[in-house]
Amino acid sequence: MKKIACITGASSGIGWATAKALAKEGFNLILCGRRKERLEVLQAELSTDSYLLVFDVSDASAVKSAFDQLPLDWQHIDVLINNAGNAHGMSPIQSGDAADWDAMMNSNVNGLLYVSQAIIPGMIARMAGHIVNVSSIAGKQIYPNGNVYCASKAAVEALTQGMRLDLNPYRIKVGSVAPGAVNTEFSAVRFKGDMERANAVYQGFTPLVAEDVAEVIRYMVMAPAHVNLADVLLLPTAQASASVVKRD
Ligand code: 8X3
Repeated sequence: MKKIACITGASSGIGWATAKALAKEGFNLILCGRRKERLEVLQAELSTDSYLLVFDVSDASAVKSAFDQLPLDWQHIDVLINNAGNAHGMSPIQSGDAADWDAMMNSNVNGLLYVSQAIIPGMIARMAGHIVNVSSIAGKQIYPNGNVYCASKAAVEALTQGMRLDLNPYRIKVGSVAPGAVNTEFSAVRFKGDMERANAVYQGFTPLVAEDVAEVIRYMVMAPAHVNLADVLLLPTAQASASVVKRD
């Protein structure tokens, strides 16, 4: 029987590239996202079977009903990639927008919890499973104006450790990958479509691309059963820290 991986935020960027990478390893895939049409495009490009779940991770009841209606054949989830999340705005704390704060905490933290809660009981029952949380360098180093986004990713780092502790008795692997600058839709979303500001983030150096992160996730997932890549920091060579990048 083919293994099943569930990927949140699969409709773009790191999630999309991870779906491609895990399909090449023979995984059948549960592709989760808000944008059905994009998931259908991805589904058509994959060489393995996939099942689409369209929901917003920050909507607890939508997450629950999506996983409740999963057909029996798809309920044996071996691997969960908690990738969904975004940054909204980048302002000093005193001028932050509460709606942006809510959006980040709701998707990056609560969404990860809701999806994990739906999948963990099956892993516990089978005494097997692997959860990879997509964190960020922002979860390890706080940078000016990053405040709430950094806090949300620091929570992902803390939850990764907490999950690893709590799920250790059930032989469930838990790890995280924390990328630095990755050229995806991330900055366009953060800066609400201001492409001049978004493009400037990646100018003058070679940033990571989604496929670089997907390749590391693939490696984490494919590691031998006794090996857990627990805490991976992945940076472009030009980036030394959250706020130090060598630009030409
Ligand atoms: C994305 C990386 O440095 O923009 O999580 O926070 S950063």
